[in-house]
Amino acid sequence: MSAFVHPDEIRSRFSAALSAMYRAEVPQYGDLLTLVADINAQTLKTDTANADRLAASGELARLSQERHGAIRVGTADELATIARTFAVMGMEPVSYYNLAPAGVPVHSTAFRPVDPAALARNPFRVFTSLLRLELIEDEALREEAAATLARRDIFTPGARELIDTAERTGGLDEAQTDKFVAELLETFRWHAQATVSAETYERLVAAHRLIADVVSFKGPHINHLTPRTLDIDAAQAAMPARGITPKETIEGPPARECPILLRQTSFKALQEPITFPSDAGAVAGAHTARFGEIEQRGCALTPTGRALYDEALVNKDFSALPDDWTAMRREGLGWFRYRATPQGLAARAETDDLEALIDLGHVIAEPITYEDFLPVSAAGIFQSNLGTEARASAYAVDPAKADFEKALGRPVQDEMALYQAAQDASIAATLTALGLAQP
Ligand code: OOG
Ligand code: NI
Repeated sequence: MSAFVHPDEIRSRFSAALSAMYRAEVPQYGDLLTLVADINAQTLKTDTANADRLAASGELARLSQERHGAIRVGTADELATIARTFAVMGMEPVSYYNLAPAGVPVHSTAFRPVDPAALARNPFRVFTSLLRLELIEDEALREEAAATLARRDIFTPGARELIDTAERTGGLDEAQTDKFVAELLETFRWHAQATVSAETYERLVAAHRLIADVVSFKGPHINHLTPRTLDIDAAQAAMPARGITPKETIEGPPARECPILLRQTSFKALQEPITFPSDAGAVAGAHTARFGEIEQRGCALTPTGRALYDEALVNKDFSALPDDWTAMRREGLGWFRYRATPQGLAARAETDDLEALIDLGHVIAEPITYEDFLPVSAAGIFQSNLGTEARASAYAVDPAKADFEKALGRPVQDEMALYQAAQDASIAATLTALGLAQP
């Protein structure tokens, strides 16, 4: 029996291979990587407190590898098979995002590792959207789109075989892993040849640009791959000098001393040459789908903190969210990871009260990084890259979560439950280390 490659390792290899492929496909992505690496190096040099904190929480090691990508699939079967594929790499669907209220006819989840140790090794995430064909009003067009999607298989036979193998035997060995990564790249690759006529493409674009993006090609090309910066304001400011034109505003919370959730900015989607099939030979055209994005991640918020954030976003007033870790922790607004200090381990504390232990210097609480996405930001990113017309009319509000989970073939995980579990486990381990709880 040959040894299985650990799912974390398969994920790391796939993430690296995808990054190399995308860099070759979209040279501007390489420019973004260089920019982010420069800004991060600079930030770590000047903000040593932050550097120490990142090192202590194990995030420094993952930083240069950290990416999220996005794909949009067309059918329930594609989504269910993607879920099985990501499971081979230790990634599970977390959270349900309904983009319909923002005028984007998809609903989504994010596949990512959920275990803190796996996140520390490589937190590779893929925001995955399922097209909601039922939101196309034109019945003939809806049927044509469905028929087009039914004719394609976004997975190679080799990929399908290895997904089966991994499920049947419990994993993949070295040779199987190499083949799996190579075969799976084909699903994420760009195809410059549309599978529909120019005329059908135009009708799909008229229904919604994103519908055309999903339906018109052989596969769900990765549409961006996002590195993580430690200072998005500095990165945004440095973009023009490097020939990159960012969108005007940074999505998400404002700049803070204590970063929360997720801040993102992007450059506009590229106009890329494509060809359409026709009886008279290939016809030239252009498609906009792929763009560049960078992000800064901060502390994950509790439901109370998140409610305050959502309110603040609407009112454009963030004063209710204290810009101070201690206040955020004491008010239960953010999730934190606790650990005993060397001083705490050497001493014998008289109390098991965490705040008292922090005051004594026996315990440290570090913010837990937000590993998920913000639907409002996501809608903003979608919108800014659909090109011209901002869509005023939103689709009817319909959570449709049950439909999504049926297509997915499993329920999505609750992000809040995952953060709660990470915080609780760190508290239990801290108290045990200090001799204040039964192991
Ligand atoms: C995905 C947009 C969502 C993010 O960072 O919020 C996203 C898409 O355009 O397909 O990636
Ligand atoms: Ni993104």
